[in-house]
Amino acid sequence: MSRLLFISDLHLDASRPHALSLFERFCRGPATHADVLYILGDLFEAWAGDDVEDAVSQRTAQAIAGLTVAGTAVRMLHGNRDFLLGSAFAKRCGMELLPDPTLVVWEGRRLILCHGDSLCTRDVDYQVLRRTLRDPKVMAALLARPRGEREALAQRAREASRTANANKPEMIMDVTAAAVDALLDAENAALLIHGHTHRPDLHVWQHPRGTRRRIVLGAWEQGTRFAQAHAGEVQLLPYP
Ligand SMILES: [Mn+2]
Repeated sequence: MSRLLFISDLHLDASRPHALSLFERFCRGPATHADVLYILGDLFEAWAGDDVEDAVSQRTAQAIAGLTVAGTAVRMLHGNRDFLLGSAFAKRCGMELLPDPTLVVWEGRRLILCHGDSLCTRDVDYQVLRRTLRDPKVMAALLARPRGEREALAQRAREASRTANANKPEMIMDVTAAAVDALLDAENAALLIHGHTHRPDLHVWQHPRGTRRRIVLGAWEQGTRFAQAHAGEVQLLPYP
């Protein structure tokens, strides 16, 4: 019987040492009992390119590599903060990069995994920015810039996002029911797991095609809430 774990929104960086320690503990603890650990984006607070290394990215890579060596596969999809994370860093960790969204068939059930930012369709300005930044040509041009310039850009993007979000009503920064149902319809699935909104919860609703569920993962602060698929059930659990 397989066990899958799902986490997101660790937002690791030098200013949040507690989140990194907690992640290292998680990788030595509960994650070792899983067949697969899925990281659903925003592992890092910012990412300026795989060639920009610091103590945080090194320790994170070590924690993930340790887990994969011990037999847990690690798969990650990008968040809005770390969408430039590339195959070189993934290789260093021994993890696989997945597209957003990704369909997983687990014990006959179809689960959709995504970061969640693409579902916040009321935030029109952000969706325009997202489409621009995820254009492979734009990403290649960004990564071709000198390292120092990329680091400064990442810093500015972080500040701009903070300022923009501070002025947006709460409702705009949540997913919309229409976007969620459209995604589940497209893959004929009844369960969606995502992060991004930092509003951990289990939502259950009735749809003409049957009961649907949406699990929202927690951000990593003093603790977090992660999801586990095991023994026929998908649950949201606290950690520690
Ligand atoms: Mn996010």
